[in-house]
Amino acid sequence: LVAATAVLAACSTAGTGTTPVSDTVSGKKITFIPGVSGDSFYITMQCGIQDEARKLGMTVDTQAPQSFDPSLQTPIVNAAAAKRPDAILVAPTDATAMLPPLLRAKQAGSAIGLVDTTLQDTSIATTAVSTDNTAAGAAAADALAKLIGEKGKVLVIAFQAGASTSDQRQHGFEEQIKKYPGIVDVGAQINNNDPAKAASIVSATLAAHPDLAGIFATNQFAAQGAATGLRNSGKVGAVQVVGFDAGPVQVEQLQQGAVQALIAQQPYQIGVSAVDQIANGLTGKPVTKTIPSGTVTITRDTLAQPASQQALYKT
Ligand code: T6T
Repeated sequence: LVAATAVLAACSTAGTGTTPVSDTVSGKKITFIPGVSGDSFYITMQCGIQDEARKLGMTVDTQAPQSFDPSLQTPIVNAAAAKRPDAILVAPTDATAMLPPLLRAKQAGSAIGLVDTTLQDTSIATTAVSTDNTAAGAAAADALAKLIGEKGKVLVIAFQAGASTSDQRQHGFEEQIKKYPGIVDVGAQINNNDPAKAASIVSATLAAHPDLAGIFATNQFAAQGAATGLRNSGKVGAVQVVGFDAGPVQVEQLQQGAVQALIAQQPYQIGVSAVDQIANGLTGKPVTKTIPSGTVTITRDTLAQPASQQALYKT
């Protein structure tokens, strides 16, 4: 059973310098455990982590589960903890289920940094760096409301119940969409991070609600599947889609008109900040416990602007 993939991201931004700027953290070891392998969001974050670690003279070993699943991520955390790296940077795939293995890793001597997703109890973590996902969900609601002229039916595709980012985006969206009296929320459905499931959710929802006006897809795989579902039903462009993330596939979908807006996160910067805070913690310097990072809403009209271009993921 191949539980993990060790990957070195091919980062377009990777620097060549190896001179440590800090002797005190030089040689310290970080293990990075993203939510899933082959995901442009985490690959971009890995670039930020590698670049910043290199500057500080630290090393990074990345171990990624094959799917976004706590039962696959747990053995990876356990194997990493057994090697006692100085720190583990991790995106927990479930806010509850990943707490015991990460607590054990901390007790075994590794500092824990949470990146992207979080835990129900963050007290075990040195730092937690992520998008403000509730605010991002609310921004998605505003973007979708604008696209559908503030009226009609909307669907949420939540990518995974129990993953903090999915839950918070869904919640932020649902609270904000209530502020539009002309909009009816037909409810949220979960695609388990599987684009094919998102496509079938969209087809089934269109069968029940042929007048569906909009979809909020809470991550890149939900958005990919939503676009496929609309294509299969001949509804591309008739149903407006706000997707999350800004990898190459998402940009292509935006350009093709399959998706009308993207909520781009700052994965590279999340990685950089997490390494900085872990380095502070390992050297007894003051640490920022929680760092929220922002988002940029990108439409076809704004895609060429520098702020949008800068927000695209670096894969
Ligand atoms: O949306 C990101 C990430 O923030 C989320 O926690 C999981 O899905 C992504 O990695 C995109 O696929």
